[in-house]
Amino acid sequence: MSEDRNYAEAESICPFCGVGCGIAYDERTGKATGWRAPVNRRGEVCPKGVAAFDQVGHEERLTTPLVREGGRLVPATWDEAFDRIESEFGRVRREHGPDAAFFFASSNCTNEENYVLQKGARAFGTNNVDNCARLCHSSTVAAMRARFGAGAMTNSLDDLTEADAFLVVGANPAEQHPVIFRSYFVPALKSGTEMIHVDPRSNATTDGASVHLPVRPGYDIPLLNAIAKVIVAEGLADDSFVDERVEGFEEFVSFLDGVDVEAAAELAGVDPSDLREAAKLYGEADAAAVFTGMGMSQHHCGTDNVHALLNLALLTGNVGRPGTGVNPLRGQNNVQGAGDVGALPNLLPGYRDVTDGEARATVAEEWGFEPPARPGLTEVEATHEFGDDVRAAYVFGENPAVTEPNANAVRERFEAAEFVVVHDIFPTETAELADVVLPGSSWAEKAGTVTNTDRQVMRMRPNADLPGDARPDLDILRELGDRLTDADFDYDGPEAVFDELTRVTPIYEGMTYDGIGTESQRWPFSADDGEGVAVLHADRFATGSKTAELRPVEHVEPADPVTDDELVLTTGRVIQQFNSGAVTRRSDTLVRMRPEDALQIHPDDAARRDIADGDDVVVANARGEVSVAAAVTPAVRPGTVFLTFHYANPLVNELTGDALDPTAKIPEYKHSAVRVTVEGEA
Ligand SMILES: Nc1nc2c(c(=O)[nH]1)N[C@H]1C(S)=C(S)[C@@H](COP(=O)(O)OP(=O)(O)OC[C@H]3O[C@@H](n4cnc5c(=O)[nH]c(N)nc54)[C@H](O)[C@@H]3O)O[C@H]1N2
Ligand SMILES: Nc1nc2c(c(=O)[nH]1)N[C@H]1C(S)=C(S)[C@@H](COP(=O)(O)OP(=O)(O)OC[C@H]3O[C@@H](n4cnc5c(=O)[nH]c(N)nc54)[C@H](O)[C@@H]3O)O[C@H]1N2
Ligand code: SF4
Ligand SMILES: [Mo]
Repeated sequence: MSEDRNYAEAESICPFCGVGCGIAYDERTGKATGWRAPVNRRGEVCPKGVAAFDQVGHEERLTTPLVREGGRLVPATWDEAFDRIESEFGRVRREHGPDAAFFFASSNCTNEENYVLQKGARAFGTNNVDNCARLCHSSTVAAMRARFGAGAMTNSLDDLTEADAFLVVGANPAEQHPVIFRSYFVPALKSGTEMIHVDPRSNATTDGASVHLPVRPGYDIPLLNAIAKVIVAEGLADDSFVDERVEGFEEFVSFLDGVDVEAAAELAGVDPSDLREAAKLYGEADAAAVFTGMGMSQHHCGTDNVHALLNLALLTGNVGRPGTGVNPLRGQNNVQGAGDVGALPNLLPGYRDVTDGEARATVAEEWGFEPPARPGLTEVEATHEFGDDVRAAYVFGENPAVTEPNANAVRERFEAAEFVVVHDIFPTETAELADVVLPGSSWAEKAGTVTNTDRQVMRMRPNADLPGDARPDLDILRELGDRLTDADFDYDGPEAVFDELTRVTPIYEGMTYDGIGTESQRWPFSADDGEGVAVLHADRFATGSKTAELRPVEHVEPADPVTDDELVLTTGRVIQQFNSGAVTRRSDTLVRMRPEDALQIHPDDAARRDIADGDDVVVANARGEVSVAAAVTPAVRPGTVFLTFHYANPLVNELTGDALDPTAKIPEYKHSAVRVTVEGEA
């Protein structure tokens, strides 16, 4: 912790995951401590939360703007940096039109910041704005919006503890949502809730499961269809719910006629009797809740995966009641909010389509200009266009050089772009590719609101002053709006922005800063009772209809075919690191917990390749090659290897492919064909 900074003990929200724990500075330890906040009611936090101040006073913080001169990034004044941004974005718009610019919003940043950035993009004349919800749960949101009318958790953390069964598919909450796991899952499991875990690896979540289905990566659809088949065959469908709230039952049952449980289980790589047991646990429970994560969403059939999952909840009547539903566990502390407030290329604040003239007119009344009607590009699509259709990019609080798939191609694309601005708190791998770098504020130096995974809007308060010439993110984005557009960005701080955004974001209508205080307000909010709706879809789906449809879903083969001598690489996370690692790799305490990455490989696959535990191995395919140590373990299923993507070296995303889901445009991070050899023997 550097000596020259001033710290305060003010209730704020953890900058890492979507659980949204309350944390504040603790003068005694110089670390973060939990306070009794809406989610972590007893003030409990996980190791990342405790380390949240390690980034704040870190010596590598960006403290001055940088501009590229003669190939090098050199210090500049704010005016010099903004003059360059203004003239380059202006030139690109004159020469190529507004759609030649792209704006990366940040799910690590506040609602107010994201709202101002998306408004700025739209005032510039483009819907080319997106956030890394695209890489995360965009497929989940696409499927859930289509069928249920809303893409968020159907239920609240509080009521989910009432479930008799948890079906956790492609998520590892024990490591990725640790406080949800410790404070909501574990007590339920102790009092008899049974958990089914569908994951190609066994990990800390599996330890609490009654049934583990170690699915082959990319084969969740046959597995889920087989579960549906067992549910119907065993008479476990909820007839009265199906009568009242479901359409397409007959067609769905005839689709299931063609599903052979044994064959589907074999295709999915799981034991048919375990699958039947899982189906019975879920189907027989009075209340059963589904949790879904990246193992489902990050496939080029991610939307279809989630469609197959929604069928189970509809068949068994597990929607609209406490302890049920389909619950995507959201990623960063404000990935839910970044989407809510419109940092999406096809949607305005509150999930209204940019193509909807009435929605545009409503927004125009508040903004003084009408946003463009043509949907913009999504994140990965935009990067692919750098140098072609997209000439200039503004990257706010994201590190795509590490986190987008096919990283070697991403690097080339960044180099092909004419002008790139990175607005971050650290000199990231993406900043190395930028023409202008702007030093923003870390979580502890800002005020504003964030929206957590169960739709609770909570307030952040400053715990530290800013380092060097760094400026508050909101001020930087306001100046960006002023410099690039004619619209009004003259807000008197985050509360004024929040006021405005509640007027154009219907699900936030009536919320107030004061009303939130140190509690939360949940969307969809009702000013009448001062509370939001905890359990969605109780009488009607958010589509407005009483019913939702069952939808037959056919299996989709993964994008990368796998030959006999290849293995399937799937990627994911560990508790001590966060996403690109830009922040957590710089934390001494967290790095000590897990210094480097290792390739999880099954003993049979290792033996076949003469790989011993700890050996250096090369993992390669046509896209790239990384060297890592091998961790030989039966925790990962045969034929599959696992790496995290938290490090710039080894840069695992060199290996991942950029095949996109046709609807949600999410990449297939969870299935790549690779060769694994002992280092030096390739
Ligand atoms: N500690 C920590 N916490 C985090 C983050 C972090 O980086 N570190 N990041 C945050 C973010 S942005 C997000 S989006 C969330 C993500 O949270 P999770 O969804 O839990 O994250 P992952 O580890 O990517 O994937 C979950 C599991 O999917 C499994 N899996 C892989 N392929 C498949 C498959 O084909 N099918 C199935 N069923 N499972 C598969 C993996 O083995 C892994 O255990 O976590 C958030 N919380
Ligand atoms: N192989 C593989 N790749 C993946 C995934 C996977 O499972 N496997 N998961 C994908 C998913 S789900 C996600 S969400 C993405 C994450 O992708 P990114 O969003 O690119 O990753 P982060 O590391 O969260 O990047 C956050 C950046 O914001 C900066 N930052 C943090 N706080 C602040 C702040 O307050 N202000 C400003 N201005 N900057 C700040 C950090 O320094 C960092 O550079 O990765 C995706 N990539
Ligand atoms: S569970 Fe998530 S929000 Fe809570 S302290 Fe840990 S990283 Fe932060
Ligand atoms: Mo994410």
